[in-house]
Amino acid sequence: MNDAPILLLDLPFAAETAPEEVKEYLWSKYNMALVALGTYIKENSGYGVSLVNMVRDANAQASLTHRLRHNPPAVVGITLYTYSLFNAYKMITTIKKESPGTHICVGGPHVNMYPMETMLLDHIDSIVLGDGEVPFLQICEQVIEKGRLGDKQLPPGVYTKNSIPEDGVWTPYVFPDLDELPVPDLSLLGDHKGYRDFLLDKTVGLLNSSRGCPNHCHYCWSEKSRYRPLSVHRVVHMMTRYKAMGVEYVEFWDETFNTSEKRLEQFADALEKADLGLTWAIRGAVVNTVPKETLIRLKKTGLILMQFGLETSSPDLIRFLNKRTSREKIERAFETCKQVGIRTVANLMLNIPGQTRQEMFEDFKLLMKIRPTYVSFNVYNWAPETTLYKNAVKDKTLPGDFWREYAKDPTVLEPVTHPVTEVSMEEVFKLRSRFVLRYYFNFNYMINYIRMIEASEMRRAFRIAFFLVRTWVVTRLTNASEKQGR
Ligand code: B12
Ligand code: SF4
Repeated sequence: MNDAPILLLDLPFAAETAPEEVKEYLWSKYNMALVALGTYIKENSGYGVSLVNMVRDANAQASLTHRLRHNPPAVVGITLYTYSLFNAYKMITTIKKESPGTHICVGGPHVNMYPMETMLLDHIDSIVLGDGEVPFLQICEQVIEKGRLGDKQLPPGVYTKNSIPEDGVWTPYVFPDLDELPVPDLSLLGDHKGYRDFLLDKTVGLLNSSRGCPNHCHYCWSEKSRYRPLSVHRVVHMMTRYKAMGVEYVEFWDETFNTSEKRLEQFADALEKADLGLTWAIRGAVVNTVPKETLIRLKKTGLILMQFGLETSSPDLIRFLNKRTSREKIERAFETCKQVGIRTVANLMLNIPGQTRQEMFEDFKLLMKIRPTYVSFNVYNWAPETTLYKNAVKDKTLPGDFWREYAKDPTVLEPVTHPVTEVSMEEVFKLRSRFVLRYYFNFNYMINYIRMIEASEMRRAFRIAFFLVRTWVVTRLTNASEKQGR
């Protein structure tokens, strides 16, 4: 850990006991928000900045404690997510205890959802709402140059305990033109070539071609965001710079990448011209905009995979979730990808409020028909500050606003809560494992998969298959011994 006065901390969010395949997946990612902040500071000031990825670095905890005791940073910046707040707050408490003079600033989704609750927490010196690059640099300037952040000269989007708005209006900072932000500087990650995709085995670079989302799904916090795209030329310029940094595989983590056919076409034009020879993937796609001709062109530029949030194919539940999809659109999108030769990920949800057992099985039947390359099943929980959660609190389906209470006191574990449906939670989790195993462990799937992948992917594919089988065996044995013990 170097001695820069500004330290950005990417905190662990998966339990150490998470399955091996999940860890391998997470180790190939990094926090794009912190890279964006660090890059902006490097480009616009002379301050030293370091980023520590505590998700990957096993020794980070020990060296952090040493650093805090012997050479504390002036400012620490941390992103807060609601689902990992317990651990994050524990770390913040430790930092303040070891180094009371260090200014702790937080930003990110949780802070934007619960600004008041976050600001009132002990040990947090400032919060930033909205785009963090400009406000965070200004905080660092004041703390480093003047020794403290002056409550009377707060940068835009910044709040402290002494500046809580009396009218309850919290105003986020919006960076005027996203094209003007610098290209993410991957050297902040140290040996960034060590970030390799867990299946493709290529050096990964993560990018966003936009911020916000134009869609309005009621189970998602982004429903209320404003969609702000970068220009297609800027995006291709960033990919070009990534390639020069040694990136082999670019993953786009937009909330929705394929917002319009026109934008996809413009992207194809610009990428064909740039002729980068990169492999790339879209991690946030909707089934509504999958034009075949454009996809054929994008595939030639290296597009290998598209990930779709399907959630369900039941018309009633689609309406309930406020998704603009249908079974027909889902089938058409997957058929197009299959014809063009683009791999697909289908994300499904289990135990959506009101979902029946039959609807769960019908969704699985649809999967067996559309045959995505990869599937993932999330178990629905009442997610903070979403329309569905707020409605459930209001109509008393839920006993209270437990996420807000938790935001006020994150010293107990996250109150993740599942809806009550006709299927018990025990059965839901069993169904999830059963669906995953039935999907992957069948002869046709395996043969097709082996035929599709390149030789270089074989070793990793077998490794992940081994982890899946091991998890399955352990689960079966544990269940069997529990039954015997009863
Ligand atoms: C990429 C991504 C991931 C990646 C990488 C996550 C990571 N640590 O970077 C992966 C796939 C690993 C992932 C995993 C998960 N994710 Co995710 N993910 C995203 C996504 C799509 C983009 C985030 C991003 O990097 N954007 C680009 C950067 C540049 O923008 P930004 O994050 O907004 O950051 C700016 C500002 O917020 C601010 N800022 C951010 N941090 C900080 C820190 C400081 C100090 C300051 C000053 C400012 C600041 O400045 C930044 C630059 O302008 C968001 C969607 C979203 N709306 O944020 C969901 C999102 C963050 N994920 C979410 C969730 C729920 C998850 C999971 C729990 C999913 C799951 N079921 O497992 C896990 C666990 C996440 C965790 N850490 O707890 C939720 C979080 C909701 C919440 N209440 O916290 C989001 C908001 C999606 C949603 N709409 O609901 N995710
Ligand atoms: S679920 Fe996806 S498409 Fe829907 S609002 Fe959220 S980010 Fe947008």
